[in-house]
Amino acid sequence: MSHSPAATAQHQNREFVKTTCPRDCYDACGIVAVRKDNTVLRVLGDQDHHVSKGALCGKCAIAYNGVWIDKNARLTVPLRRTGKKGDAKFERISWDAALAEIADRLASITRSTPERVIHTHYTGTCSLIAGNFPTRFFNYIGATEVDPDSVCNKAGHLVLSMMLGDSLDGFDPRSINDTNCVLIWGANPSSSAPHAHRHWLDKSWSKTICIDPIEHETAQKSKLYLKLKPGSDAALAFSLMHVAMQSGLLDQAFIEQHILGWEEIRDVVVASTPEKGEALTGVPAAKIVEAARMFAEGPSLMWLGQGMQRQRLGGNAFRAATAFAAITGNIGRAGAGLLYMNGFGTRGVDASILSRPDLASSPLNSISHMDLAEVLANRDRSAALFTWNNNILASSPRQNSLKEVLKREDLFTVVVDCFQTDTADLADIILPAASFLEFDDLVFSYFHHTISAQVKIADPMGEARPNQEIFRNLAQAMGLNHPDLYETDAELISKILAATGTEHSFLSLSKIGTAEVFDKPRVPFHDRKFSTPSGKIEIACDRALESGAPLVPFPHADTIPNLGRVRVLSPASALFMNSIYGNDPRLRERLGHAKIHISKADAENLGISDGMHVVLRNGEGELNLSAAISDQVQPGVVLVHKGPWPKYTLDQSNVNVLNGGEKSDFGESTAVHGIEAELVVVNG
Ligand SMILES: Nc1nc2c(c(=O)[nH]1)N[C@H]1C(S)=C(S)[C@@H](COP(=O)(O)OP(=O)(O)OC[C@H]3O[C@@H](n4cnc5c(=O)[nH]c(N)nc54)[C@H](O)[C@@H]3O)O[C@H]1N2
Ligand SMILES: Nc1nc2c(c(=O)[nH]1)N[C@H]1C(S)=C(S)[C@@H](COP(=O)(O)OP(=O)(O)OC[C@H]3O[C@@H](n4cnc5c(=O)[nH]c(N)nc54)[C@H](O)[C@@H]3O)O[C@H]1N2
Ligand code: SF4
Ligand SMILES: [Mo]
Repeated sequence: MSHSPAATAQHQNREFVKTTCPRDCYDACGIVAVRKDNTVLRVLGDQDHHVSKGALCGKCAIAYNGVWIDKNARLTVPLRRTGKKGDAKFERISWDAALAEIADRLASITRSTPERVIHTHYTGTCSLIAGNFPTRFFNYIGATEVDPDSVCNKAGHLVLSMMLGDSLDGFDPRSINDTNCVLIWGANPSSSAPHAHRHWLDKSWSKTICIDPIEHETAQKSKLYLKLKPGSDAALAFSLMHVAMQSGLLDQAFIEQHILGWEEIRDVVVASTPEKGEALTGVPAAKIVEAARMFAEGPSLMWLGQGMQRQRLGGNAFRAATAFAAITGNIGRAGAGLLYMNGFGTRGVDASILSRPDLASSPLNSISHMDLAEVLANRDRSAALFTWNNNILASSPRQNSLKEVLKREDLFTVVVDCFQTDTADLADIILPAASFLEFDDLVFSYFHHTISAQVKIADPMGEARPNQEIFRNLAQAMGLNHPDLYETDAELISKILAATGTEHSFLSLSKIGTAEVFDKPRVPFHDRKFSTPSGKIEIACDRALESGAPLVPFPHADTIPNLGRVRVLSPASALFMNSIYGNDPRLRERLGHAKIHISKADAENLGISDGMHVVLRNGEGELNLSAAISDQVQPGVVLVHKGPWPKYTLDQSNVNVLNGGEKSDFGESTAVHGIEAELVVVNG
């Protein structure tokens, strides 16, 4: 019988302590950390955990036992710039000196124009307190927030909120046992949710459909794979609706009672034959027919991936896909439902109890990540920049422009991170953040309906401090006296646990690591109540119209560029978590030169062979890459994963050097998968 490490609490002076991975990942794995003398020796998967089942993903297994516990790789003391901006020269300073200097600079700005303090934050750590509490400080001082979701998933959130009333109420993964079909649409679990791919889908491949322009491992394992052209999902959804209609698989009663707008799209659905769908999407008509019937017969789950909405008309694509699920009655019943993300709300917690937007004395300013470089270039709009939990020089668009504007000597820049990123290199002051192994917190998976304990394993490395502590300290240095800026972790943890209704204390949760909040699979919208203005699912949506989109979705498909120009897709890599781990030497070695995956047909036409040096170039920038010929991609499309740190590449850039920050059709959100570039062969 295997022995769970967690069951052996102590062995040869080593303690085995359960905790949880707080990365921006569907899986939220259970971890067992091995501790000796207040030091983390090893970080392993928890054998008792329902997701990790004893193994971390490959990237975390390496990096958590690499840079994350390596004093030489981590930031351990506050630093102040000594050279010119961009020289990356810093000296060690005390916390008191760092906080006093920041407080002084911020006070002089906030007295007259607090909105010129810009703060960016996102997925560094997704634990509840470290990920959300610092926004209290910025709300209170009246800073401008760079809307975090605008660089990731905002369009999808807006569309689902408009149509269903909620974008954060997804299916319960346990309902896979009650379903006849799982449709994975524009997500890549094999990279972005590796345990869901390996375990959750394991017995269900025979009922899985995957829709994705890239034939990744999840696509390969699925019973039906629809390799569509990027940005053609809405056209596909209309043809799927057409087949469902022709096959008598519409749920007429559900449509009549719960849907607004079926009549408005009906004629277009009638015209959207599978043959038309094939012409627009590249998916063979027979496959469209098979997939439509398989899904429409139901009950079916639809996992709407975040990759699919990062298109110019990504919101329209989401509207059409959701309409397909709705008219086939696959919402609000057992074994059916959509999942985009499960928010804290499914576990009873309103995120605003952490971030407290009510602390702002006047309405807060917010800008899109797509506009960040422009705002930072404008002295009237920006005087200070705070970047925490976020590596903008790796992840945000307009990489070259951003690098230039961060050299503005009068832009007072503070970076809070665990590592010396490209962004930190351009800071005036760098503050060292404690890692998730160094403080207590809570983690709520955005896939499973669970609550998990993040447990302090060792003291923060060097002088590092948890995010929340840093912002309490800063509030104090500025003499701010609102008590809620100082709420303690213990108070916050109790408050959050109470809101979930769990009987667990933090201590009892820590012992088991993770708890399910519901005994049985939860069925979202089971009461058929949709908090939209009409109370129905709004395929026809006035709010969409008001935002400048059409009243109803339409069967759009992007045009894929001709030979020589390509569509560049840059989704999640299995090696990195966004840019996290981009500095781990073993993972960097595995990556080698950053790769561009090119179809056989394009490679033949352009005379490209494996390993050849090629360049992607567009009006925004240029990127040198090493060619990898791949069956996974299709002609006219290339794959360049996100994640490498610019400073560790040949040309100090990653794929975002090509990203002009084009916005999608909803929410000023990213259309990063709409990037086009010229593909040039450098050596033959
Ligand atoms: N081309 C392209 N670009 C993309 C995407 C894409 O698909 N293609 N995807 C986008 C998406 S989906 C997202 S979410 C964004 C993500 O963009 P980012 O939020 O920039 O992503 P991360 O790489 O997770 O960066 C987080 C930073 O937080 C740091 N960090 C980790 N833990 C802590 C902590 O406890 N405290 C502090 N202070 N810092 C910590 C990490 O070291 C890292 O430097 O990128 C977007 N960029
Ligand atoms: N290993 C790893 N895991 C991660 C991350 C990571 O960087 N690395 N990032 C995390 C974050 S921040 C996020 S947001 C999630 C995202 O995880 P997912 O929701 O899986 O999204 P992505 O990986 O960005 O992209 C998924 C798929 O979208 C496809 N796609 C692109 N354009 C289109 C299109 O027009 N139509 C369709 N149907 N598909 C399209 C891409 O080919 C890709 O396979 O993953 C999280 N997990
Ligand atoms: S990043 Fe995801 S897959 Fe990897 S250990 Fe963390 S939760 Fe698990
Ligand atoms: Mo994301």
